[in-house]
Amino acid sequence: MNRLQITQGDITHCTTDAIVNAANTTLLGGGGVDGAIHRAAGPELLAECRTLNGCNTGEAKATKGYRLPCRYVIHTPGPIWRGGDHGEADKLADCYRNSLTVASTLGCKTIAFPSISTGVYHFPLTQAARIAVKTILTYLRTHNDIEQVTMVCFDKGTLAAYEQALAETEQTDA
Ligand code: AR6
Repeated sequence: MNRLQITQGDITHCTTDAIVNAANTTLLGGGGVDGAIHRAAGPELLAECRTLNGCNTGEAKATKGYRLPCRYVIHTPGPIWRGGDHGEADKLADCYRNSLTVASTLGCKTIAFPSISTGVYHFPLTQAARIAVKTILTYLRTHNDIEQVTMVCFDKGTLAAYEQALAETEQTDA
């Protein structure tokens, strides 16, 4: 079974142990997937986020899931795209790796990711998908505790980009 799955949908409906939030460094909510997660979780999520004192780009901090069907929300601020020569690729890889590390620490076996940084933060989709897939697969190879990672793509274009990135990686690894 492939431990990395690419799907299309709304991450707030995911029944995985943890879902990841494409947050900002304040951790105090925003638009996009962050707004959707806060709306679905209810005000207790913001109250817990206030106690975390923000989070640096590429790092990850966990809260409970409150009214969401998942147990935990792992918040990670992705890099804002500034042309590509400001360490954006490394920071995006950090988001995936550090979120997975937090999930492992919490004993999570299943985790769902949105497409971090490819919305309001304008990270180019094809490149972001390659970084996400590569970083997740590298992590899974050395960590057997995580059974399933799901990339939850909101729209068809995003789905196609992640499916393509996974297909390319499988070809390269063959
Ligand atoms: N489920 C899954 N994916 C979603 C959902 C959803 N319910 N809603 C949107 N997406 P973005 P970023 C997709 O802009 O680029 C916030 O204001 C969306 O279509 O949410 O990392 C934060 O507070 C896109 O493919 O995140 C930050 O300030 C992907 O999620 C800033 O936006 C990411 O888009 C972060 O920007």
